[in-house]
Amino acid sequence: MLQPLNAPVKHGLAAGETARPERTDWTIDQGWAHYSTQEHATWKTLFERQSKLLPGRACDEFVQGMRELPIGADEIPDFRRLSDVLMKHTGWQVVAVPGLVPDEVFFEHLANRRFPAGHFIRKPHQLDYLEEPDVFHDVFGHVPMLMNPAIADYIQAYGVGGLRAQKLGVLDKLARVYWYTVEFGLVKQKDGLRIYGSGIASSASESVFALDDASPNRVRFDLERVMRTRYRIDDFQETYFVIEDLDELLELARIDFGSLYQRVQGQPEYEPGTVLPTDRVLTRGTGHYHDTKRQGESA
Ligand code: HBI
Ligand code: FE
Repeated sequence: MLQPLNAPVKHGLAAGETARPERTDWTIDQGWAHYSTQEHATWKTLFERQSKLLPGRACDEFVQGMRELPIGADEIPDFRRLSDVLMKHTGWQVVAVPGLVPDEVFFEHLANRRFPAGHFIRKPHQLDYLEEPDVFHDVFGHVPMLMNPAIADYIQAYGVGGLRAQKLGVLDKLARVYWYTVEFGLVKQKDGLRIYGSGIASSASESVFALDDASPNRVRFDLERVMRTRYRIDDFQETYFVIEDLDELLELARIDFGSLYQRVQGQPEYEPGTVLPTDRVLTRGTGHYHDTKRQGESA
């Protein structure tokens, strides 16, 4: 079917769809000097659109991180310059990859504080939707959050946890935790809910939908509940999970996931739009957006 407009970036595609590069860790040179004027112009369009939308929507930590990084409107950032600043703040660096890489390669990088960022940028006709994380999703969406110590530690712990979860055969459970936090998480601030998830922060339409639309549920984050909740990879989320503050993610990094995996195994899983009687609900959504889509598809 036609890919929906404005959908977030798709993750977890068969990495085989990316041409296998010669290095075993799948890194490549960013080739910053080879970006065309058109590619820098696409970056500028995306950057300016988000910069207009995010004030009052992105969390303070995102704004602060962006301010301290060499990321501007006119050019696709140079990963070496990003890494210089990141390394000083939280020990992270940005490495270029051709696109999605195999899970174990991805986790190995995260476990060593290397963030794999797509070196390519979407085409002008893909402004609102693309299959794989490109440089705008990865650098504009993820890198500013890596300047925050809590997120920096959390994503490294996710890398370590991912390698272990893979061996235990429970990667799908852990991937949900990443998805509903790092990619699509919301955080409470004194002046209201704010975006910290990179999949939202890098998407013009979802930056509005996630906070302003009456359709989605907004539910207090609960680790076990999220581990059992499926997610959508090619459209807006039906439920957004909300944390009190980013330090809450650090507590997750300390939990023994082993016993949690055991508890969750065999338990029923929840559809993305489910609201449970045990949920601490901030907004019970109308579900209108996804209901209309489903009707459209079945018509
Ligand atoms: N590769 N480059 C890249 N970026 C991702 O976000 C990514 C990936 N490979 C696997 C993956 N994400 C997810 O499937 C894991 O988080 C589970
Ligand atoms: Fe991402």
